[in-house]
Amino acid sequence: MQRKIEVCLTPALIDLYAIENSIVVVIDILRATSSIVYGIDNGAAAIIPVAQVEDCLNYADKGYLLAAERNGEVVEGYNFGNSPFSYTTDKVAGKTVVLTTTNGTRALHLARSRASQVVIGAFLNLQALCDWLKMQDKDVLLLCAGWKDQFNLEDTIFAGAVVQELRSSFTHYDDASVAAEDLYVMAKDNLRAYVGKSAHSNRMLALNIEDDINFCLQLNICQAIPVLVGDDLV
Ligand code: 3SL
Repeated sequence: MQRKIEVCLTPALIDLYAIENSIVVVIDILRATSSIVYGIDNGAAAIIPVAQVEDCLNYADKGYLLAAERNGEVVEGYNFGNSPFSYTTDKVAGKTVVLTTTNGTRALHLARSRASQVVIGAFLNLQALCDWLKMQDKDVLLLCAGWKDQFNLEDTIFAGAVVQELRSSFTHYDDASVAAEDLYVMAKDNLRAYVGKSAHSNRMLALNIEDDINFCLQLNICQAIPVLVGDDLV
């Protein structure tokens, strides 16, 4: 069977891809998709991604946790933001979280109306995700959330890790997949140092949330593959 894997390096390019029959993997390593994977793995009933901060308020009074992040910081008045340490079992098991983030949930919303299926990827669930993708019969688009429509290193490196793992199961690659894989090969032996060169890593250092970076770069500590079903990631 012919299968194609492509990498969309920023959400600004999403309209260039025909994704009606594709699985779209949304990637925002620092930190939205890492936290979503971790939260679902830790038993959250659902995570509802919303595009705007105000959209969270539509879910007030339902007993849901409301999480909002902008520019790396928790939006005032919300339960928490985007740190994986807010998505531990004791905090989210059995609960529904409504989440909006600067780039990750935005990228998801740009893809969801056209994609055949939307799933969530992070280093935390890399192997489980790749094993699952191999078993599907659809093309795959790896959608890097980037930063405010710009390219970023950490999402591209992760996309490259997925490409490398899937290489033997797919017949067609675009040039962005080749570039992402090359970047991953260059970075993989010292992922932390390479990601340390990224703009967002520096933003996070300035916010004193370096522990979140180390957490999000852990490999394969989660089995969950969050899938968008209706409005919910489950
Ligand atoms: O942009 C996003 O979606 C966030 O992951 C950014 S941050 O890591 O929370 O700053």
